[in-house]
Amino acid sequence: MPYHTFKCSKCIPERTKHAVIKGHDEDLTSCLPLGYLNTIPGSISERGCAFCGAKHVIGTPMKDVIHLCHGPVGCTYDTWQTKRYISDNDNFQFKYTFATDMKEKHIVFGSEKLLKESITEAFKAFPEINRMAIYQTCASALIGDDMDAVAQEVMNEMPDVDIFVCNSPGFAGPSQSGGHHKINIAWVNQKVGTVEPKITSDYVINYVGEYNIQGDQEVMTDYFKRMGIQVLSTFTGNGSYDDLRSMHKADLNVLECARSAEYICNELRVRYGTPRMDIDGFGFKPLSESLLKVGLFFGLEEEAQKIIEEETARWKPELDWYARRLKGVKVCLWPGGSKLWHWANVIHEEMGVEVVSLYTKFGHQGDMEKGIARCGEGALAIDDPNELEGIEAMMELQPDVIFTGVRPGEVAKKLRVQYLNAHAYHNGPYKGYEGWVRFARDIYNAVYSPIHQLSGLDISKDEIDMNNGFVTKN
Ligand code: CFM
Repeated sequence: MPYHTFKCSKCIPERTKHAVIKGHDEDLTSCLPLGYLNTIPGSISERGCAFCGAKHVIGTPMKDVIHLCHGPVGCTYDTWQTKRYISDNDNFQFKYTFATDMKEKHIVFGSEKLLKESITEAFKAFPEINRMAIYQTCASALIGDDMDAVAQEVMNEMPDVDIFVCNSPGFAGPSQSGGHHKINIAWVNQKVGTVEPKITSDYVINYVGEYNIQGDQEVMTDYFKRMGIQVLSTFTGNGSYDDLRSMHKADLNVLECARSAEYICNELRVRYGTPRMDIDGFGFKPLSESLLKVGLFFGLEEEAQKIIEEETARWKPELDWYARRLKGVKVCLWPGGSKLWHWANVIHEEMGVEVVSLYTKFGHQGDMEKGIARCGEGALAIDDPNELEGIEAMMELQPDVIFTGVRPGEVAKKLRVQYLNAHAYHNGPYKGYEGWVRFARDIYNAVYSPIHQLSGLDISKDEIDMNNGFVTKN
């Protein structure tokens, strides 16, 4: 599998080993792109920081919690809202964002006092919420504020409240992935085992690595509940703080995004002996196999089979309608992490699209290995891409649509390539049987919508026939 050198990155020779083209019969171990390394100077990476990975990806989907950022105000804004991790408590965690708003004087004289004042002020402003997560940033980490001590002091003074401290400053890892790791471990260390839950079923799971993007969690937990399973907690989408304190009492950890949350599953296995089962809620076949797998674990195969049959009968005809129209559509699969391998194979098999390129911003080599194993020959795989490489790839590969985030998506639009939001979705949820049909519908709309053709018009030169919307070139 030859490494691929981008023309635009010739001046950064270290980039050479970060992209490959999948060849025929490849031995995947011989030539994988490097992964999870520090970004190379000169390459303007699209990655997030470890603070963002901890707070925005994993912390803030928790719903009944004041999420307070201890740092300058910008860190808060830039990790707020854009991901659509909705919840069923009127989206409290989504509507508000909190910051201590550190200034220069706090950097000079310290800001523990400011932190304590902010914590008590926030609790007073929202008396119905008595759980809080406080997040360290680069600024508060560098000056060495002892956030654990401040949190403990407040908890001693206010016995009704509980505070989780997340020490994951932006520099604590090469990317957001470092922050995933930090917050996973911090949660087990500080909170798991501090609440004893009410057990209502013989089959009890934690649903882990699931962030309820546009309702993914609600779709999936509905299946589990229909099987008779108690979902003790979800780490962390639509998840409740106190439920997550009782994770030690589950019989099984059902893990969706292994990239961001395998750490806590592995720790729970070591500390409490709870087994880990990796599943996949995207795509009819992977989802059906996953439900069956969970069913087999508990002896609930029949219950699982019933759901699979009902849902497939209901949604498969619609999926097939889109699949017939999406056959051969060329896509770049450019998410942040695990969707690279969650989607690579199944979008081809179930929707007929061709994956011409895949990338991951912060995935580890194992993620790339799985992604490459699941995509077709000739696909261009890129680790930690930069914007110019993305543009070069789009010019060369001429995809019909790319699945990526808002910022690379805006770049794609300028090249008149359609983009679908792989992170926050366009019209999700995308998990579950119905969700998969929604994804297919979004791809179909992206590919067949005339909007890009229209947006490319120069109205000073082109004539638009207002009656039928067609364009006549002068
Ligand atoms: Fe897991 Fe995620 Fe992802 Fe991820 Fe993310 Fe995300 Fe993503 Mo954006 S936890 S690795 S850090 S599935 S925020 S919900 S969509 S890059 S592929």
